[in-house]
Amino acid sequence: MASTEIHADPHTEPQPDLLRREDARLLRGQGGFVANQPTAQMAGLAHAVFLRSPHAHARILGMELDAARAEPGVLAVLGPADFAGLQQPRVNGLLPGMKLPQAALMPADRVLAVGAPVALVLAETRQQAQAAAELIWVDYQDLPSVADFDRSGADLYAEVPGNLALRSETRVGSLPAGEASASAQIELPRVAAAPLEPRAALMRWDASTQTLQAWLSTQTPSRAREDLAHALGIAPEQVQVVATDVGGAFGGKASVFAEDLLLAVAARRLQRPLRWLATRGEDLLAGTHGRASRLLGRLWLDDAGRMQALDAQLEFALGHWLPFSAAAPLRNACRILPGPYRLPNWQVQGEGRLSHAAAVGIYRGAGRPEACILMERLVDEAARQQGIDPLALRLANVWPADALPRRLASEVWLDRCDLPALLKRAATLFDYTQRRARQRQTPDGDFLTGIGMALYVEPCGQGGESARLTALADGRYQLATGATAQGQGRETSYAKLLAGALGCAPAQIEVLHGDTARCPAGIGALASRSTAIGGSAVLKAAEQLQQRLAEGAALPCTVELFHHTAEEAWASGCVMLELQIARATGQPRITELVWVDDAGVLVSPELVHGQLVGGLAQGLGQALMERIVYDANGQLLTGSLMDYALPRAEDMPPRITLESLPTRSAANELGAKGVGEAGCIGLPAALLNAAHDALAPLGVSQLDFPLSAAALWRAMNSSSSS
Ligand code: SMO
Repeated sequence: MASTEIHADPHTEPQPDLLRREDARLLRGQGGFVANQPTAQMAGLAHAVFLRSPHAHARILGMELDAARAEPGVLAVLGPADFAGLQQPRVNGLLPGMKLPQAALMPADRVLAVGAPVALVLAETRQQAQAAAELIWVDYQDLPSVADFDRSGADLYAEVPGNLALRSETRVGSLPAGEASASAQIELPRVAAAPLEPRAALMRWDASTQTLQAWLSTQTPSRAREDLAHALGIAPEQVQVVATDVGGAFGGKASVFAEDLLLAVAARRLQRPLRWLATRGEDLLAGTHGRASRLLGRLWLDDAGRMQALDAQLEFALGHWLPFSAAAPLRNACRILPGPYRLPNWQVQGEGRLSHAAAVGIYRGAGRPEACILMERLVDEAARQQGIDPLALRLANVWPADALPRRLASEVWLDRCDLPALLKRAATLFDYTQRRARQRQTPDGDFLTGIGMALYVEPCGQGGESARLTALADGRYQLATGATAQGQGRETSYAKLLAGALGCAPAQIEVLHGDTARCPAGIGALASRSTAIGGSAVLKAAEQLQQRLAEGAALPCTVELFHHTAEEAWASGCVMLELQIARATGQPRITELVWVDDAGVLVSPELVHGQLVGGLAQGLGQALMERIVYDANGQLLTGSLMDYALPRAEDMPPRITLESLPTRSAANELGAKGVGEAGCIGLPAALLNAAHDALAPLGVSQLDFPLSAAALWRAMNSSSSS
């Protein structure tokens, strides 16, 4: 197998003496994933299987459940009538004027996407439930479906005219009348989060106490608890949600899904514990997808190469229902633009439309990649058009370090960072000047070589998080946090942070998370927030506890707080890479990759390193190979990992030079910024720029993601000059 050499500076070099405390259980197969929960003590465990719609859009004329009910082992077959009145959970109102569909959890009269649940079968075994589901007869009348970005299709919901659910508009100054220096049109296909553990739930209703226990594979246990309670018509205190180990999430588990709520209702009705484990195919079919955006932009420079104006139009496909954070990608992309650059005029319009497909939710980056990819493409294209070096053009137009932090004319607050330093350091490590000269001097042979760079700023770590800290009688401490984990190593980093603040060894600190019965209500693990915000809450709790102890409080003494920050931390970074594209096959190969990242104050450099490299692999997958495909009838063509390409170790570049250039965030007490999403932001933008740089001499002016060998080959062989 190919291996990747990673050159990291001492800031991010993994330190073998600082092992992750989570790893002992994870490496021994003792992780607390939903599918790993011991069920031997759960008498009468039932297994759940959903029957799903085979049509993208159809009327349900009739349904026959009795044959399935008569099958061996079947405990219950529940259809739309059993879930009447239940609605999709609430949506975060991030944008003004959002048009929210009133969507039933299991509609009785129609289906709006392939994969939408139409019945739930509960049986003694999963196999029995599956076999019985196949005997359910549904009479469908097929109807025309609305594809992503289709503006002419019929409305999915009467309350969302034109299917236009989300809108955003920003205007600063005015746009010039003259022709733009550069324009770009980019499509980001739907992608799948593809976590190691697909969605899963284990639920137990206790009739004597009227309480629900739910093990859920979720990033947001506290919100899940509220949504489950709402669906059951009970108080949140009657629900416990447990999610201690979550096998990856990447945004795909930040929402409560129809299935979760249907299962809770079924558990109470059946009076037996039940378990549902989604298959990989179900995750691809009926989980949330990411990206699904079309970006249009124009950039104007003056004669001196100063950026004058940006015009951007961003379209997002939304699918057939809105998950909690449905508006986050559009909102993020719109408010980030124009990114790291100072210019006097910009106009950004965003629109999100429903379609007969799986919902689109947040996915590692959530709108940040869109903003970065569009802006960085425009900058490179403008540089090419005007004959300016792209590095020089960036250096001439970024905010200088002493101008930050500041509030921009759009009201967006930009955190402290040193953008010129990021560019210059990356250029040094990449040997930019020499490499450019070599590229120009080398005649094209079997390979076309391109150099691409991307600079990004990414808002993260906003809002608040909870912490409860107890000084135990035996001299140890117990931290319970509302932040959760999906593999990042939260227990390790909080223990380390707290040990530093309290002046004890990390081993003296127990960290509890991901259990609403043992932890204070909080937000969870998303939006690159848990160290910046959750960590700041932890530090504040440590201060308060020490003060209480200094004032003579007795052991065990507890402090509990919910800590808010006014502003948002912004991470930043610069990626430079060299790409070789094989003339004969279009096969792309990264031959050099430099990434300088500013994640603010680093609590656990070794975990930061892991997040950066992991994010880079995910960003590489999206940029080069991943794409969810629907056909013209709304049928999913990429329903398995045989059809949906994920990156493997051998797809990683041979060498990565990773360096941290931290500046302290001005937004939170800890000075930390986010790190989890950065790898999906700069890398795809730099790859797109490098591919354009390589193929521009052939007359290629339009490339789309994923930049697969086939796509690059087609571009090379259909352009005018080849
Ligand atoms: S896309 Mo993230 O889990 O906010």
